Amino acid sequence: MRSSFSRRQFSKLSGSAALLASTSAVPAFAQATSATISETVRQKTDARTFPRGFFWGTATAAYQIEGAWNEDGKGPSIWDTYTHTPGKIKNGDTGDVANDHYHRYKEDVKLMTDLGANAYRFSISWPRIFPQGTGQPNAKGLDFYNRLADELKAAGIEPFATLYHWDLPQALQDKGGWQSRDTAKAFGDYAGYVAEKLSDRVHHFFTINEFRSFVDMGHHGKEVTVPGGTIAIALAPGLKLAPGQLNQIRHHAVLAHGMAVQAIRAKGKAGTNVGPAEVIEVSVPLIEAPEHINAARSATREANAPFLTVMLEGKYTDAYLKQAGADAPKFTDEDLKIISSPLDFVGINVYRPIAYVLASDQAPGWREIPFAKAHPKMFNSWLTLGPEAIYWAPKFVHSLWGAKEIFITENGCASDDVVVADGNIYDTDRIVFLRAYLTQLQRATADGVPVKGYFQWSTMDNFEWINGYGDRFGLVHVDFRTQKRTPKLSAAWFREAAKRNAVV
Ligand code: GBH
Repeated sequence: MRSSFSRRQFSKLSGSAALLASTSAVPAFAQATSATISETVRQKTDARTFPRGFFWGTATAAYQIEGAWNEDGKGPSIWDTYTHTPGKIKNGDTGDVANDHYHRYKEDVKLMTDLGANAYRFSISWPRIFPQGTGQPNAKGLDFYNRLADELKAAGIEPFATLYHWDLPQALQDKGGWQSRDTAKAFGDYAGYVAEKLSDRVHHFFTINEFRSFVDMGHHGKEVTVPGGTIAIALAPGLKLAPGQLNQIRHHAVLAHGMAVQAIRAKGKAGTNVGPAEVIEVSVPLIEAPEHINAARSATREANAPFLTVMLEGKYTDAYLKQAGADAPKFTDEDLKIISSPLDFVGINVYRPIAYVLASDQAPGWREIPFAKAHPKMFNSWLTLGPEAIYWAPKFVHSLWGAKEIFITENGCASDDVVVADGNIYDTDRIVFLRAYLTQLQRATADGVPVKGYFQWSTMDNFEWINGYGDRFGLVHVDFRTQKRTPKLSAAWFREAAKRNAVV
């Protein structure tokens, strides 16, 4: 059943796509090629394999795919409020229906089976579980994740759950949101409750997705410099706070993470693993020589001072506190202990290098080399192509902080995907991107960096925040008028890589 569905999906791919996808029906002209050629291919892929037991997954987030925004007792989130506010989202798009995954999750798990994935990272909507953020849990909301976890398990796909992917219950926003320390406490309680209910099937929990993105872009917004100009970014709740308030929110976010880690340990079954999923700001050495590598590592540690660095070192760096001055967050030693609660793994989202650096004689010991005007980027102007980022990011997380296990919780790119006349989506740019990044990730594992899994963003096209449905990140194309899912060429590529546990 499973394989016939899969053949049906991929047999539509023609030409080279069919070659990639088919395992049994090798076309006659391909069989006629010499044994030497297939042997060469085998040797190459063997040399590029990942460790045994490596997790090949794709990732999504609740608000971006679920829809059913007000069903089965779910409370509104700040994203419901934000998208329902005119002018905030491109084309007035909302996540009201999104991929209708809430009703189509079975079909979507099947898609993952066809991708050859053995893992899936999804997020849990806090206001589905606690419509008011705290208080009475909503059994129907929890049931959805019970059904999803069961479906994944039955398909042999390991579920990895993110507890916060930006959809704060609106009821908590009304009481101050992340500006209030109570929100951190509420998050801990919610995390403990979910772990208690799901940890018999879900063995890996990510606390918070991309601290930096939702804190800084939700509460201040920013102008981002990209090759060729600047772009303005703002996420829900769309506030514009002062630097001191922003630093306090950053502190509450890492505190919430620490409280969740402790609650999951207290309420989850033995053997439940927990860690963050942060978008690491990684500096890449432009020249791979010891002095430049050390410089890039120091720059990376400093750039992550309010997030990963404090979580893993238990203190804010001197430079961070000095630079913040009177705007530094207010905190206690006890807070720092909670924030740096021991982790089972570190999850990092890696899309691009934040900078290329070289060593410098001047303080702080490195200098950023500006991106060349013609430096290649992907469909999104922010997505500077820099595959080495996914080599150095886990490498530095390992060498700076001794992480025992590392997951790449997101990596991928959007494209201007179109369905052509034969019904296919030929996303060559995505395949080149993924191959380049996975080549560098394989290099890290070959160096002994304990990367245990990789989650491509995203399983299928979905609601891309302020860009609405215009930015397509999926391995599977979605027609949002009909909800029809069609695997792209990159899906065939991913399936082959997952099957061989290697770069292909
Ligand atoms: C992730 O963020 C999110 O976790 C996910 O929900 C999202 O769909 C996916 O990526 C694709 O965007 O400040 O210059 O980086 C990725 C990292 C960080 C990308 C903020 C967009 C804005 C421009 N994001 N970034 S910049």
